[in-house]
Amino acid sequence: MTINDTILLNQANLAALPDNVTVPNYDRTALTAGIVHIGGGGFHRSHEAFYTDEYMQQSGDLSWGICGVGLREGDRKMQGILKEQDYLYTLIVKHPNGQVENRVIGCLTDFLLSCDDPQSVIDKMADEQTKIVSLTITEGGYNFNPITDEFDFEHPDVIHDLANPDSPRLVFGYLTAALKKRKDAGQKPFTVQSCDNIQHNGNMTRKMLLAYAGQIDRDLAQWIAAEVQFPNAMVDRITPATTPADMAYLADDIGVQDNWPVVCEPFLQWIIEDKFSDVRPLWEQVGAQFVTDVTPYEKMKIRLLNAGHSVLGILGSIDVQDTIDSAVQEPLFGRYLRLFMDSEVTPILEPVPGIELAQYKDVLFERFANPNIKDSLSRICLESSSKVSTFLLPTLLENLANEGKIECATLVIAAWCYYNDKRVNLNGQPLDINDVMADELHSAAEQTAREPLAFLQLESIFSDVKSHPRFVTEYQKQIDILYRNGDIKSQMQKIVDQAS
Ligand code: CS2
Repeated sequence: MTINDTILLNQANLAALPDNVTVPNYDRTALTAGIVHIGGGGFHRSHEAFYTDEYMQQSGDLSWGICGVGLREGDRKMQGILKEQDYLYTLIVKHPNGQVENRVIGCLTDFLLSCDDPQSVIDKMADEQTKIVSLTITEGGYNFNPITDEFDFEHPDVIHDLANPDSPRLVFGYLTAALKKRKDAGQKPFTVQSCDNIQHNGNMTRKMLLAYAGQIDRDLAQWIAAEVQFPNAMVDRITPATTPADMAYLADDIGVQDNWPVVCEPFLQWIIEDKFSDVRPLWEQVGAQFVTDVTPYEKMKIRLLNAGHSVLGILGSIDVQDTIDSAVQEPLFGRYLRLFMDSEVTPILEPVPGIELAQYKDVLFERFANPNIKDSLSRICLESSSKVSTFLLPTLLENLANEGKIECATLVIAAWCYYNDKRVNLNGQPLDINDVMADELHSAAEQTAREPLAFLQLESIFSDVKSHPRFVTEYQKQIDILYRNGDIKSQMQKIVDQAS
């Protein structure tokens, strides 16, 4: 079906949208922004914004509007589109059976771009109305140096921010400046709520912020340590990159013109530690779970789902796969992934209250196989340098320490070296590599033919894994075979066969 007259998504047109689009049932003019969110990409809009929109629909408590903030010039396009649409966007939820739900999310109230007006961002965060500042700044955004285990003060943007505290570039500069204003005004602080896939994401944020703020003002850092809460949380909803086809679907099949909708799966999960500096939305009324210790949940999710994505992403990219659903449905890839999960990850997971791990993994396979979520391997491999070190390396290191199995993860590291060295797939087509460390990855990897362990010199990713003889033997063996025949599948097959 093609609809000739499309309706532009904006506040004035909400009532005229077709019946198969759900719209906010609350009065958006009465919204106040209790949340400032830094980094408003697809995941934030399918997850925290969805929960918050649903909470406001059900409770009528309109104090939880979300003011988005973009810290990068690259966020300008989104800011422009959201502004034109009165900060409305469509969430397209795609079920595995083909059912699609179109829902307009109404909880965004504004979107500020820090490079245009840093003070307005600091003022918004410092406004007493703001109870929570939440973050999706990606795993690499925490400015953590894995070699020293500390905040990286050498980063050029940090050097800039320390010299220019009123016009910072990084999130820690904004949090510090805004919390300083709150403290100086004698106000309560906001909660800082990380929504990134990092184990103990709240503790990590706290540690990084205290290190940075301590350089600016030691009393402030002490006040933050005593007064500000940083709840740890596990976040989950697969949200592929929006494509032109998604916009065309809304325009042609539904009759709505939305220039930046978000697509996601129906599954969603948010498990949060219940410690907040001030009031919070009652997200538990709309499916979030509050617990005292989120550790087992976050470890399970990051080590199975996120690492599982990287396993398929890296191996699949070399083997000419495009998307997670097609890769996981390839029997060899499916078996390899399950072996990785069962023999390398599951043994190091603690019991997870209320969750049966075998069933959790079965559900993961169903989610990955959703044929309507075309999650591209290039999205999955985006910034793999921080993903490999966050999602995969810790599992490898724990297994090395515990005499656990390491074959599946080791082949992924060897394959990732090959991927960064050759930069083409098995058909000779160029790989789409987007990584802040792309040059370093390439120059370390391309030495492999002469020096087989060269790639592992990148300690900020691989930590001290090269000091483990068992890993080195296995890695070298995998590298030798891969560089001899480039046949990733036969190596995967061998590992799967040996295990059965
Ligand atoms: C993915 C995540 O980026 C990645 O590598 O694993 O974006 C994943 O889809 C989400 O964490 C799902 O909750």
